[in-house]
Amino acid sequence: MTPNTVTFLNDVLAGLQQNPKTLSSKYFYDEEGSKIFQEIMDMPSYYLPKAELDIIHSQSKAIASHFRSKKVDLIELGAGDGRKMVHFVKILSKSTAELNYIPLDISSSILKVNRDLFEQEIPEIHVKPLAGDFFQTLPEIEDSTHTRIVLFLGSNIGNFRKEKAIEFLGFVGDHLQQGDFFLLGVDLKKHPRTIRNAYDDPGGITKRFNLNLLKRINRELNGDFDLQAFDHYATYHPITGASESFLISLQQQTVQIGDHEFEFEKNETIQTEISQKYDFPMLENLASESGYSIDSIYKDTDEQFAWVLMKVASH
Ligand code: AVJ
Repeated sequence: MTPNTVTFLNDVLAGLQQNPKTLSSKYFYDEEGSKIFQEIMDMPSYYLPKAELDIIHSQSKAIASHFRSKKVDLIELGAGDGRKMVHFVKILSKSTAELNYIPLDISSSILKVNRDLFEQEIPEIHVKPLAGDFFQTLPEIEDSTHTRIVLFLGSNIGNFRKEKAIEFLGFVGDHLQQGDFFLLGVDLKKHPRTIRNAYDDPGGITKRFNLNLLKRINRELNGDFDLQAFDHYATYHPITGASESFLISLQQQTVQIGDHEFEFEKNETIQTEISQKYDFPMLENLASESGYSIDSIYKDTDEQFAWVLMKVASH
């Protein structure tokens, strides 16, 4: 077993030994899971990517105006192929004196795609990709006198519960100085049904996405989950802003993972994901609890999504 598989196994065992059972959403994204997530992003009911693109197209100039004539290191956490960011980076590069784009991602193959794209589309900037877990790679970025802007977009912060989100933002803040910025992409509270429909589509794509986690456990950890014997269930709480996803055991059953056994009651749940939605008081609170102050908030036309530009607060 590779070290990554050992970590996966330990996390899965620990999660299923808990009561209530949990599995971490960070394991959704194997090759098949990443493909299904692409399908999700194309669903009409999954409004998030469209709303974020609207922000990119309508607000990039306003955001870039903060950094006029500055030398900037733009560090993107979980950058992926970078396709959605080309427009923003182009606009930013027009107002800055110098721009380094530093995409961080787990996958070195996706970073190759990213680098090729940016070198092709914006040859005047420097692209310096770093592959690996960003808890490891972020501290490796060389100190410079440039202004840092850290990007964490796409509502990825939503997968953290409040304490974890604060811990994560604080960790990044430890690698920033006064005058640096964090640009955070968050999904906003809205009509509860709109959110429910985004996470529980009638075509069953999100169900396949959720069940794929069990399929991955079967393949990589020698499990014997019967995918027919579990259902997908998603719920949204309009006050807490938590959209939560579960797998539901449809019968009493025993599941093997390697030489471990897990008992499931009929209708027992495995919590697999939280996708947190925010309102402005919650964002104020999140920023101040993690050592930032909000400079400005940029929204799409329908006010579904937001990019929160936060400054490092004085220590
Ligand atoms: C990739 C974490 C932003 O929470 O909206 C989509 C993942 N889960 N549908 C989200 C997801 C179910 C997504 N993020």
